[in-house]
Amino acid sequence: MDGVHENTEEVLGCRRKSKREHKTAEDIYMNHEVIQTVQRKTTGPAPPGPEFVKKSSCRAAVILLSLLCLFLLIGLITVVFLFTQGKSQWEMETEIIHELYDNVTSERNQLQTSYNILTTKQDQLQTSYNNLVKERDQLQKRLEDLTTNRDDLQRKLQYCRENWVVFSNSLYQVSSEKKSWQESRQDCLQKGAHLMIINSQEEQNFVNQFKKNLWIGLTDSQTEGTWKWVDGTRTSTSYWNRRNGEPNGGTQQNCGEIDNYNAEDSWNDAPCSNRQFWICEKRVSP
Ligand SMILES: [Ca+2]
Ligand SMILES: [Ca+2]
Ligand SMILES: [Ca+2]
Repeated sequence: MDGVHENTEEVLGCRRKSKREHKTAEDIYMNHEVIQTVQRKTTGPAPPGPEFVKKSSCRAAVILLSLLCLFLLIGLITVVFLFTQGKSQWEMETEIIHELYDNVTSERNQLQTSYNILTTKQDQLQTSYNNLVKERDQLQKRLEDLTTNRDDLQRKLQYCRENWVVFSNSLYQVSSEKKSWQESRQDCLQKGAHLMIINSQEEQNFVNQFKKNLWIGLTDSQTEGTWKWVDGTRTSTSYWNRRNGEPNGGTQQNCGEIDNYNAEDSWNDAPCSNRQFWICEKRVSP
């Protein structure tokens, strides 16, 4: 078998040589001899035949080998071409993928930058919003204060129009007409006030300045001799005109009035049905 391989290599060498140096008739004959030798060694002595058959067989073998070599070469070229093309395509795809990756990375960075800018703007807007809310609350508070002041001024203006006079922590209104004590009391109640209650020396001096006989919120109609203010409290300090013996009316005089206004002690008890001026008092602060 070693002989066969050697001869086969010789045959292939013959083919390569003939391809490189252009086949010659001598080469063909030499190869034919080699083939015959191979055939003799492998199959024994060739049967005798005409020379024409030998030449044809050799030529067919050479052609067959040449075709095989050609097919192998074409196959090799095809494989190399396909490999080269596949590699180029792979490299191109790789390059495209890298390029896409770079683009995506760049877009991601741009988006990150935009996100950071938007976050900053959002924080600025949030801060502006908070400041605006704070300013709105301050303006709301200021509006409420102004509204309160306006209402106070309007109320004071109304008091001025109705001839209320401010003294200490109260407003006072002296009537322009005369009524009984009970009617006078009712008038004050309708104005959210009451007949004047004298709580201090200053208030006593103040009411005397009007120089008028005025009903005040003093009565002993409930219990004769027990003088009370219209709020139910008893008199702690009194300013009866003791010089004239006031109070001196008994059950006929159960309502108090300012009478002797030129003196500090100006109180007098009088019949409640008497018609005269009166003075209302309204507290404006505790
Ligand atoms: Ca008072
Ligand atoms: Ca009385
Ligand atoms: Ca009297």
